[in-house]
Amino acid sequence: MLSEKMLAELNEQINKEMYSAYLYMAMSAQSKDMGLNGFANWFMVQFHEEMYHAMKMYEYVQQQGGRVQLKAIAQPPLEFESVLDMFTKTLEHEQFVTKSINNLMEVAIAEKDHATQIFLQWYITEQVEEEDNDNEIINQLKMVEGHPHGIMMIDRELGQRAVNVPTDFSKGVEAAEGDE
Ligand code: OFO
Repeated sequence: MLSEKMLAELNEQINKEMYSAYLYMAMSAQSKDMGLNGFANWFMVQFHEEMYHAMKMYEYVQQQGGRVQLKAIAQPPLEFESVLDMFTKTLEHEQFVTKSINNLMEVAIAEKDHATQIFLQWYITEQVEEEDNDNEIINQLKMVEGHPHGIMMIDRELGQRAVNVPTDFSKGVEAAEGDE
């Protein structure tokens, strides 16, 4: 069972994960428009990852007998200056999410909610990986300094990224994880 405070914080986090999905979908749309299909693919895969983060939390709240309450999703930026700008904003956003997850963990500790602490460990590990991925791509983008040939090479590499999280939640997240 979740305390009222824990439930409210988890519902906030579901909203942040949904915003993450929306933000990366916006980046995917602009990449596509720029003719960078590999970048568009990378951000669309990221969109699916974020939907999974949101749905995993959604299901956890329900398993704990809590009521999911969905709030409005904020509008992401309409325009990014460049792909480097997209990845810089991606990293900044992920650092914000990391802080938010750390804050959730602190609430779970204060509330003596051991189950939620265990649940949140998965997100803490995930954030380390996300920030690492973004840093790696930012370094590559800085190395090519916007040269079209370099950007095309990175585009080809990012086009290889495949979705490796569940995307069909009609039977629940745990069922979908079992099918992986
Ligand atoms: Fe990008 O990890 Fe969730 O938000």
